[in-house]
Amino acid sequence: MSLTIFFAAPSVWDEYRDLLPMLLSQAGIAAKVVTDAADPTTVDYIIYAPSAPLQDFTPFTRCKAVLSLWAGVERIVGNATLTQPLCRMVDTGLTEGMVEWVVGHSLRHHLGMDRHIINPEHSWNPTCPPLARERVVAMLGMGALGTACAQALAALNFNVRGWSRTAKLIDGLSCDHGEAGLESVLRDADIVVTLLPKTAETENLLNAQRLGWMKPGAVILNPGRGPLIDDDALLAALDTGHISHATLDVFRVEPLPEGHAYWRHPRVTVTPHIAADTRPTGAARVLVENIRRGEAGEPFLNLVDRARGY
Ligand code: NDP
Ligand code: OXD
Repeated sequence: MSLTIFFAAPSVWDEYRDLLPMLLSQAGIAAKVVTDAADPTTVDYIIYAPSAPLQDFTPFTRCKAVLSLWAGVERIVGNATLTQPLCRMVDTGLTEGMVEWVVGHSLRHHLGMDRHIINPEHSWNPTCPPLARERVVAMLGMGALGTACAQALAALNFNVRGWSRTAKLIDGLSCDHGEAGLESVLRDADIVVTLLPKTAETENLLNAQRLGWMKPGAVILNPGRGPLIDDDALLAALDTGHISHATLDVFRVEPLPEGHAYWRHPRVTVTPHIAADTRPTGAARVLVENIRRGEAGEPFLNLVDRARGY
């Protein structure tokens, strides 16, 4: 067996160039990993990231699967030339990073850390924050990342309410679905975390009406995707203080343009799409396992449902 694997993500190749061949060989898979597929009809697997210039998958007639280095696949899932199975990235490094970002930023707002970090008047205000058990966190999106974040917050005693497209039973966590579920969760929450994929259904999910359902003074954390939130509606809700703070990691346009209102809004924290990163050591193992499965005729891990869009 000798496979050709086309690594179509030039900007990250350096991190994988030695690792992938080593792990493939350890898995007993004889393979050539190339960054330039001179003859696309010889390619068995494509490893892809949104930075890849590749848009036309038609010439890759032998390709058995496209393996995304990213968890979010909105930039490839609708590509009509892609007829092969598409697998997204689910990896422990990505999940751990997201848990740390979400827990860290939740604790910042829960504990009111800014009051003490930025205190030029040296005011002595001994008001204690409530306990985590007295705070409700809404986790919009209870997939690989949302569930891990919800569990980590619940382990700190936060009162976590999950919301997803389909009904779920996750041990110890309350999970809602549907529009009525969304309204109930948003009305209850002190902190709302959006960990949904960008699809036609989730675009502008947090619009003016739904932001209006939120508790006065609630906080939003968005590490999902920029278009989940109607930016104008959010800015209006921040201006009135109805939403007391938004910590945003993802945006409609990235890098966030210099003149964007989010940069200068006193109630917004911008982080530059760093909530969670695909770490090569873990991610390469996931890629190799999927190649092994493809060769063994076993079902791929983390298959994207093209109709659902995630
Ligand atoms: P998953 O596919 O595992 O989970 C997606 C969740 O969203 C599921 O619970 C799903 O519901 C829910 N969902 C999807 N559509 C809807 C809808 N219309 N209404 C309600 N719920 C919906 O994804 P991950 O958890 O792995 O990742 C989530 C997103 O996080 C990614 O798509 C990406 O955009 C973002 N991300 C951001 C990173 C960053 O650094 N900022 C890093 C990695 C990912 P159900 O369970 O019912 O299917
Ligand atoms: C991803 C991301 O989707 O980094 O993996 O946003």
